[in-house]
Amino acid sequence: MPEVHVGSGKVRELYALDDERLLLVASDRISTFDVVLPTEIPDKGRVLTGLSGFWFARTREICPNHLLALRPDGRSTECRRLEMLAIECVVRGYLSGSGWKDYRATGTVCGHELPDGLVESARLPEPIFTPATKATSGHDENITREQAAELVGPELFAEAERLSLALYSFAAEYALERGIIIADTKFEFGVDAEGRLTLGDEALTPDSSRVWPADEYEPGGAQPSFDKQFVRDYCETLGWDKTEPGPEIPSDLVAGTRARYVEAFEQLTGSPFAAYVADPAVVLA
Ligand code: Q0Z
Repeated sequence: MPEVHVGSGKVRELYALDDERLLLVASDRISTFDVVLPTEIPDKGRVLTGLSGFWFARTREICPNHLLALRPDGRSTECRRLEMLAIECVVRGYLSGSGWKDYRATGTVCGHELPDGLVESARLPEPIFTPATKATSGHDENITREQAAELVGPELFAEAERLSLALYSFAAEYALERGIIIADTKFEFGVDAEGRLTLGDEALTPDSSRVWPADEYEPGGAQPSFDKQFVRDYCETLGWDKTEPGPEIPSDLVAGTRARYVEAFEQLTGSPFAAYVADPAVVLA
């Protein structure tokens, strides 16, 4: 049963298992300012795979997903092969990143008119669906709901929006009760062999979401990233121009960053990370 490599992301690899199944493998690589660093964070791939599996298991009743199994290595997900939609399904509960930039310039984000006077990182009156294109190189670009509906068709668009908002609301409330703000997140949907809209890719991980510690939340400026802040702050001290190659990260910051990932995993899943390493299925129960 040879595994054929079919794709590479910045920090993940994708293999074909057979005509119906793919294997998603999360490495320990970390990117910051869009550059993959030469230093790995031990167990990062396992933490993200475990979190994604946890959310797939918890949200099955909201939305079908591609998860078939977690491999014993803890970093590999066997999944159903889908026909992926050509849009990124972003939901924002807080005003940050490109959402903040667009709001400051136009008072709107992806066609959503927002109240005047919002500050950076403000919690929105209600979460908004802000689709983006999948850029093959460079950055994803925000598009209007009308443009997104043209790309995937009005029925799939409406269903993807409804499911994205339902998934985000569930996860954001769950996480906030455990001290973690999911400011925004990106979902990727596909259509399965039976024609059902299905959640794919990774879901609600720190790599696909903006995650902030709730006890440090202070609207009116940028918020510290739950996972990557040590690495970002260190990079900012170097005068690095944020082009390839990125800098090596000192071992104390590697250890601190690993501890943050493990902390997020344990806070959200309620399982000791060691229990996940012993048997990844603990997050699915
Ligand atoms: C996900 C990606 C990665 C590179 C394709 N269930 C699915 N069915 C069909 N396609 C995909 C999935 Cl998850 C799919 N990507 C993103 C992931 C490496 C690209 F690990 N591309």
